[in-house]
Amino acid sequence: MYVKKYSDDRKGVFVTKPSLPPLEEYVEYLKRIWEKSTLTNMGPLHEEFREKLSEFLDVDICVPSCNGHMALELALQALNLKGEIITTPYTFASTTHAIVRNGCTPVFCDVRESDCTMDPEKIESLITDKTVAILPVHVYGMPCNVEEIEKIAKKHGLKVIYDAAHAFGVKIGEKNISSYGDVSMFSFHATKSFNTIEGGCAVIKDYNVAVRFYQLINFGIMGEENVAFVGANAKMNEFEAAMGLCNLVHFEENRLKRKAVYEIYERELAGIDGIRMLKPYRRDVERNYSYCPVFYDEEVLGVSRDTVYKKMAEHNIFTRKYFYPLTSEFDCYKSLGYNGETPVARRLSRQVLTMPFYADLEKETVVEICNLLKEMF
Ligand code: T4K
Repeated sequence: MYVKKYSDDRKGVFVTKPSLPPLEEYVEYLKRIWEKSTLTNMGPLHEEFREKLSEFLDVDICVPSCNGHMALELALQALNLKGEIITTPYTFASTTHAIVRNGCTPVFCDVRESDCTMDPEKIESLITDKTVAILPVHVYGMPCNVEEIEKIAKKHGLKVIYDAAHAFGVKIGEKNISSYGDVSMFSFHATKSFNTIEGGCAVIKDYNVAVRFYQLINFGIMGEENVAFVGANAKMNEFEAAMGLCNLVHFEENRLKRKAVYEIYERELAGIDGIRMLKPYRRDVERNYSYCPVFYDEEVLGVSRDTVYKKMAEHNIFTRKYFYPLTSEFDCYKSLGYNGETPVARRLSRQVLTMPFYADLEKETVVEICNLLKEMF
């Protein structure tokens, strides 16, 4: 059995480290939980967090959830989608699982080399009379080309559901990324640039869909004696909401710290042939710096991505292959024949390493990591 364990004495630099608020700030919220004895089921902190979150995301309806995955899965259920959904295989398991667990069929669209998001030019040829929606991913917090995607969706009468798990706090021009699509799902997992320990939320445009979603995350309960939908339990609890309330205050400060770390990587790795970092599709994107993906081209460097991964690990620097393999290459999907032709996504997934990256990562450590890379090439 594969069981992942975190030992207390693990040493090294890991791909990420959660941002925690000052303990005293969290304790103040804990005191309120103790006073009220409400631990979960949409308690006062949940409601306070929901309001502050809606304000931050600049939306009317936003529902917190126990994690990002359940928000995505239940949002698809709330939309009552049945048929084919055009999506990207260059993502975490969650995106494709949410589609398949709703009884829909994923149709894999290729991505753009420049930012790893769904390539709008390749969408229309995948549309059939069974297509009901497009589900792109703002991967690493890189916004998809929302204008083009939504133009196509409108032309063909399709829903757009964004997996915005990585994109909390991203803006396109003046507009919050949450304002695009019929639904956006954000993840607040410990490893994300904004965390509620575990958690997430769904931003939903249509009021009736939002009401159904709100019921689906609480077993489909409409009232004490009325259960109308086959729902699940995906509520955010008070401890998670408290963490969200604390971390929201520090989000911008952490974003700027992450920006500074990211820029050291950019500066140190600039000019090395065969190494590439991503750029958003528009200049006016305000990034959240949620990951630091670096692409290693073996043909130019003479060293494979997997060799870089191993060499780093020998120095206790633990990078990750987010996102390799493609979800379409997973054992659970290979045999179902969903595997479309996505050559760009395939190549990128064999070149990428997400580097150690978090708000408090020391400048010296980043320089050491980059020096190690330079020695290798
Ligand atoms: N859509 C997309 C595109 C996603 O990337 C994700 C999640 C989702 C949907 C679903 O959202 P959630 O349901 O998770 O809210 C991690 C995360 O569990 C997952 O949230 C994330 N994407 C995915 C990309 O990465 P693992 O299994 O690779 O994480 P893990 O446990 O190996 O942690 C990575 C490193 O972080 C560790 O080496 C050490 C550090 N770490 C981790 C945790 C949990 C800490 O220092 N402290 C911690 O508490 O999946």
